[in-house]
Amino acid sequence: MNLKVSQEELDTLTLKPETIELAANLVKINGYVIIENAVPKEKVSELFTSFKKAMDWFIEKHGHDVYLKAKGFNEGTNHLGIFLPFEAPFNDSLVIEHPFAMAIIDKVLGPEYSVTLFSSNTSLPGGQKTQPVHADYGARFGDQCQVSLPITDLVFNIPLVDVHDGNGPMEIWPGGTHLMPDSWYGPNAPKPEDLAQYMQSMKVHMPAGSILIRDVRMWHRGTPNKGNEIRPNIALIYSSVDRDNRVQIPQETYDNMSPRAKKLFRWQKIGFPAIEPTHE
Ligand SMILES: O=C(O)CCC(=O)C(=O)O
Repeated sequence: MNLKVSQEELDTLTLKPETIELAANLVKINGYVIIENAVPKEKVSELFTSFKKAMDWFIEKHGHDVYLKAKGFNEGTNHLGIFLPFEAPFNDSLVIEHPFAMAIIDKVLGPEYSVTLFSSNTSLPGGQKTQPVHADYGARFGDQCQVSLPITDLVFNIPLVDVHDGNGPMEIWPGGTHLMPDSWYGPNAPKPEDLAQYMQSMKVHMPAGSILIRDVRMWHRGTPNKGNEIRPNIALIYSSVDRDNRVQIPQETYDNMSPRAKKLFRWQKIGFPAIEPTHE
């Protein structure tokens, strides 16, 4: 169930200690938490307008090739992952260091984490099939490790439109699929696709401007968008272990960031121009 926090918490952008505790515990036990209305409506609408422009630009420039190569975007799922330029409005502090997210992530990962992905996932209209059920990252130690490892990587999603059954909600298998031995995320593990059909899942419904924080290991899949409008999720990953460092940040942009944001992006490519929207 989604968390609806108090008006005071929304107005001050500060979660009460008991809400932080609850949200962090839900991530630990259930694999995810959703807090509704965490990003103010005006900010969501600004993000959506710019996102739509970026997506239109991408499809105009690269869509034809990507579409044809895969007989429909990504094999007909019409799901597109697009890396975002590190510039306004995408690098807004409510996106990269949302106070709710920071408080919860501090509690789950401890203080020494950083951003390792700055991207987006969109279910485009016209998808013909679901994605395969998957975890976002594989095993850290191949087949070797038979115990469950601590949470090290959390995806942070912001839906830019209301998400419902009609526009391609993410489907998730919460409650345990993030807690398995490390080897279960490796290539020789039982296939999620074979097991998931016999397990409990749910479609993630959430209003635009919610925040979704999830363990990368929790099984999930994108579903087809039956509507006429794109269904984008902004997607960042916060990691307490070394990962990618491909986010390009112009020096001046970096110099003007808050101390916390500087720390979050410290391993990224500082002093490089912001990228064009690029296929993941
Ligand atoms: O945003 C979604 O619906 C999920 C997308 C996803 O899991 C993926 O593209 O790997």
